[in-house]
Amino acid sequence: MSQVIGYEKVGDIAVLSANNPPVNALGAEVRQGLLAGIERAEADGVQAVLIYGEGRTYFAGADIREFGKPPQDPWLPALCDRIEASPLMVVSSLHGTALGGGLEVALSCHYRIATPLTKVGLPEVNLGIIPGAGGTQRLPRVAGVEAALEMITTGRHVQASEALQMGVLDKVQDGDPREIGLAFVRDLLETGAPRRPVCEMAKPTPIDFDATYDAVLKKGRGQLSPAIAVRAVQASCEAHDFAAGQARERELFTELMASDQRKGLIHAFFAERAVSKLPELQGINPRELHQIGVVGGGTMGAGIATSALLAGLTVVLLEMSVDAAKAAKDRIAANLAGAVKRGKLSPDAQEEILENRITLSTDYDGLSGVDLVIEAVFEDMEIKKQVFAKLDATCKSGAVLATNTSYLDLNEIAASTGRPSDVIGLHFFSPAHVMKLLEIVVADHTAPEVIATGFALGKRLGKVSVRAGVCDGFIGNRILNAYRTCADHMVLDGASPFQIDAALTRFGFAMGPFAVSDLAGLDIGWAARKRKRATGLDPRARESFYADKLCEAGHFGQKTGKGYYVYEPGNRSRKPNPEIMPLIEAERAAKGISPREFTDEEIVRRYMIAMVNEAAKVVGEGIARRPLDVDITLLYGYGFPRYWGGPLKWADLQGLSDVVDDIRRWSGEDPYYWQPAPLLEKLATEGRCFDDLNKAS
Ligand code: 3H9
Repeated sequence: MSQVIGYEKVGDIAVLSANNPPVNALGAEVRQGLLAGIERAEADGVQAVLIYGEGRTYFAGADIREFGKPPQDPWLPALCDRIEASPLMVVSSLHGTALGGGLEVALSCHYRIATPLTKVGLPEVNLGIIPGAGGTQRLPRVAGVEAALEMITTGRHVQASEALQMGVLDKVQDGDPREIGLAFVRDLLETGAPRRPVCEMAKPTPIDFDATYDAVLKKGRGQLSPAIAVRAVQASCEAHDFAAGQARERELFTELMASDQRKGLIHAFFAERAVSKLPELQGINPRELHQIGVVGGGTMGAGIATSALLAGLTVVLLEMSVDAAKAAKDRIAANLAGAVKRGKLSPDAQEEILENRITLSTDYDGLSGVDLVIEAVFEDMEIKKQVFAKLDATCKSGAVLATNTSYLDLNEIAASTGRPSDVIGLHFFSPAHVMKLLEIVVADHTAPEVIATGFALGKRLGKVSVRAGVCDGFIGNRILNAYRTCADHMVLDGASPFQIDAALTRFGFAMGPFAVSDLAGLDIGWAARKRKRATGLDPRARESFYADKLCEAGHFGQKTGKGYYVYEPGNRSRKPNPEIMPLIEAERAAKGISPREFTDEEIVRRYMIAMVNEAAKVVGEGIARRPLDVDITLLYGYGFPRYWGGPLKWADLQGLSDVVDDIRRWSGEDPYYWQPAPLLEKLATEGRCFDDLNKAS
C-alpha cells in the first residue's frame, strides 16, 4: 500500500488517510495512492469511501514543486473524475486549509464535511494559473456563478461557516476529521442519501461574462490569470456539457502554465518562504523580547510602535518633550483606530493597548528595562551617534540596539557604542505598521543571536524580513537610487515624467517613479542630492536640476498640493503639473541636449535593466545574500509587480545575455552609468541565470 495514503476498512466504509507533511500536497505519490485506494475500496465490498488528511491539514493543493516538470500519472483532473465516477459514495472530511487541487478533490467527492476552523479556497490565480482539476466547472455548479467567480478570481480563503452557506460544504462539525467524517458517512448511509456527482448537476445560470472579464482584467493591473479564470467559469455555463467545459478549462490552464507570469508568481511564492531561512542562523536562538523601546515618535517611530503593539508587545516611547510624546501617542492612537476600522483590532483591544501597553518617556532612563530599542530619529549621522551613545549608557546588558536608518553607515553608528555586537539595522518602510517589508541590516560586528532576534521580531510583527549588508541605501534604496537616476536621464534625453510613469504603470508597477516621489515628498530626494553634492560627485555623473527648482519654490509633492503633478484637495486623482515641462526644456537647452522620442518599450527596458544591473552589484558584493533577497525586497517595499517575480526573476525570463548586450550598447552613450555588473556578465557568459544562485544557496 502507498506510503502516503493509508487504507483501512471500518465496517462498510473504506477510509483513505493522507499523510504527506507538511501540507498534504497532491504530489504524484499521493495521487497514485488515492487512485489505488478508490480501486481497492471498490473491490473490497464496502459501501462508501471516506477521504481525510492526517496532520495539520486536508490537501492544501497540487504539489507546486512539480509544475514545469514532465507530468506523472494519474493527472489530478483524471483522478478527480475517477473519484466522482466511483459507484461507491465518496465523502471528504476537511480540516486546516483545503485549497486549490485539494478543494477540487473535495468537490469531486459526493459530500463534504469540515471542522469549524477549516478554510477552503481556489487560490491558483495567485500562482498565475487557474484551477485545473475541474474547479472552474464544479464550483459554479455547487455555489453559483457569482460566488464561484469571486472565490476563483480573488483566491480568497473562505471560512467553513461561509462555505456551508455557499453549499460548498454539507456540514460543519467540531471534532477529529476521521471521527466526524465516519459519523457523517454512517448517517448518509443510514438515511439512504444518494451518490451526488457534481458533474451531473444542472449547468449554472450565466451572467454578463464580457463585462466581468473586463472588470477583472482592469483590477489585476496586468495580471492575466484572474481574467482567464472568468473565461473558464463561462465555459461551465456555455459549453455543451461538463466534459466540454473541462476541456476548455484544461486549454486555458495549459496556456497559463507555460506563461512567464506563472513562473514569476511561483518564484515569489517560494522566495518569500526562503527569504528568512539563513544557514548562518541554524541553531542560533534569538534573545527574548517582551518590551520594546522606540526613540522618536514621528510618523516612522509611531508606525513602528504601532506595529509592535499590534503584535502584543509593550512599548516605551521616548521623545524630547512631554508635548512631543503626547503628539506621538496621538499618532499611535490614530494608527490603532485605523486598525479597528480595517477589522484588524477590536475596540476593547485598542483601549487595552492605549491604557496599559504604552509608556511615554522624555528621559533615556525610561529605556533601561527594554529588550530591544529602535531608534527612529532624524536621518543625520551626528544625531544618531549621540542617541546611540546614550542608549549604550542606559540600556541593560543584552538589549538589542537597533536603528531604523535607511541610508547611513551602520558600522559608524555601532562604533559610537561600547557594544557593537548588539547593534543592528531594522529598516522599516512607511507606514511601518502597514508595509510588510523589513530590511535587517547586519554590520561587521553584529552578533548572530542579534540577527536571529531581528528575524524573530520581524516574524512576530508579521513582516517579510530580508537580510542586508551595509552600504548606502542597503538593498532597496540603493537599487531605487540607480533606477530613479535612469528615469531622470530619460527625462533629460526626451521622455516626459508623465510618459515614464504611464509606461511603468502599464508594465505593472502600482505607481510610476515620479508619482512615487510626489507621494514620498520631493524634499527627501532634494536633501539626498544636496548631501551627495556636498561630498563631491564624480564629474562623469549626469545630474538633473529641474526637480530642485520645484523644491526651491516650495513644491514638495502631494503634501504641498504640487510636485510633478497637481493635487486638488479632496480629489485623489492627479494632473500633470504644467510647470514641469518648461523647467525640463530649459535644462535640456542649457545642456545642449536635443530631445528624442522614447517608446514605452524602451522606457520600461532601460528602467528595468538599470534596476537589474544595480541589483546584480548588490548580490555580487554580498549586500544581498541571494538574488531572491533582492526580489522580495522590491516586491514588498517598492510596488514591483508580483507577477514578474522580482527584478532578477524578470532578468532571468528576458535572458541575461540580452540584458548584458543592451547595457553594452547603452554604455556607448553614457559609459559612466551603463557598466555591466560583474556578476551579471559572469552569469551571462556562463549561460547561467540568477535562479541558479538561489538554488545553490
Ligand atoms: C493547484 O492546486 C493546481 C490545481 O488546480 C490543478 C492541478 C492540475 N506544494 O506556507 P507554509 C510548502 S495549485 C508544494 O510555510 P503555512 C511550503 O513551500 C496549488 N509545497 O505554511 C513550505 O515549505 P518549506 C494551490 C507546498 O502554514 C511548507 O509547505 N494551493 C505547497 O504558513 C509550509 O508552507 C495553494 O496555492 C504546495 N501546494 O501555510 C496553497 N503549499 O517548509 C499554497 C505549501 O520547505 N500554500 N508548501 O518552506 C499555502 O497557501 C500555504 O502553504 C498554506 C500553509 C496556507 C497551505
